[in-house]
Amino acid sequence: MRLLHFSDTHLGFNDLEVLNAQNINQREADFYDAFEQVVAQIEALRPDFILHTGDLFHRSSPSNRAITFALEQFKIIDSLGIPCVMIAGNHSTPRTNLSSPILKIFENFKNIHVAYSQAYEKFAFEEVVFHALPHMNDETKALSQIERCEQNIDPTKRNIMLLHCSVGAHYLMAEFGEWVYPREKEALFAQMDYVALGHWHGFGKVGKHENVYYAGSSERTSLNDKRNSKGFALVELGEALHVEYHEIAIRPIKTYEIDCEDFESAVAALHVKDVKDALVEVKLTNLTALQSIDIQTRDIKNLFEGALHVSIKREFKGTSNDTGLGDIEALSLEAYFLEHIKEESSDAEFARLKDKIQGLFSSYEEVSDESA
Ligand SMILES: [Mn+2]
Repeated sequence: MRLLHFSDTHLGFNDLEVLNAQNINQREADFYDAFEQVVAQIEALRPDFILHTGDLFHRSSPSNRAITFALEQFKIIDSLGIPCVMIAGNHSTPRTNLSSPILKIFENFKNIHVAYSQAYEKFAFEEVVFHALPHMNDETKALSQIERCEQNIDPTKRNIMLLHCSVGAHYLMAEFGEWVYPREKEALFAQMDYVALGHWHGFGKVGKHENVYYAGSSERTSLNDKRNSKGFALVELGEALHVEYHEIAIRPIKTYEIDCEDFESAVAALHVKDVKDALVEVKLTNLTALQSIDIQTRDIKNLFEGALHVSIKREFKGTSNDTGLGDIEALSLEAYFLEHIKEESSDAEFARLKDKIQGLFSSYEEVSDESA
């Protein structure tokens, strides 16, 4: 049995003030392009099942364009006759019950099975049962829904779980209302043939569990996400579980640093390569206030001709903001917490607390981060 697992496609996300030839925000178009690449792979690979683990749309009330695009793409998927199971993530779940969940638009598709009602749902097929746990705003309710999942395990079939959450505190995205899967219920994973996760935007296995995988997002929803590889998982369920990562082509992000201690030679030493259509991020370090006035944004941008967008970060001498809290998506929770303590305390106090913090984190989580 082969499953294609993808996730976090965030249709309708847009960023940067760049329009393409069709007058569509270029980054929004990039997300549509990534999605189309996955659909082309579905057509080529013909898996037995398709899984989407949440955040199909970036917002719970997406734009007309995003909805239209999704309907067109799922019409293609539906026509293949391959069952597709999809759950709602935090981005596509309404915060109040006054609005209707967007994933309801797929209710009348023959082969698309959606779980969006903040409750456990089971989709049973001849050889396999899919246990869908969509995003839930209420954590106490979530626990009872996990228990329903436990009761519905069918030992005569394959069992596959779909979730949109952080397993442990390691996969938090620093977003409002995200759901942390309760630690005491992680034992349930061992009873599953595969656990398909959404929420974290990098592909990877969840450290201590051999059968639990994040598919990752299909594009980056923030320039702080420096991963240059996005894709989906192709899951083979035979005698053993075999998970293969398939990459799609996305717009690259390139980072450069110009040390303004010696600006001229730092610029001369820059190796600007393959920046055509790329997202470029340049960090100017060791700046003095006077220099910062002298160095024009336009002159820096001109160094990266052909790039889609150049963002410039200015860091002044004597301030150590090089791993600022803005970089949260690139940091682990441990690093984030350490950074916070460092900012709040004296050097001596920080040195004392650092060991304690690291000790606490290592006893709490022993994950290997394959998704970085
Ligand atoms: Mn997401």
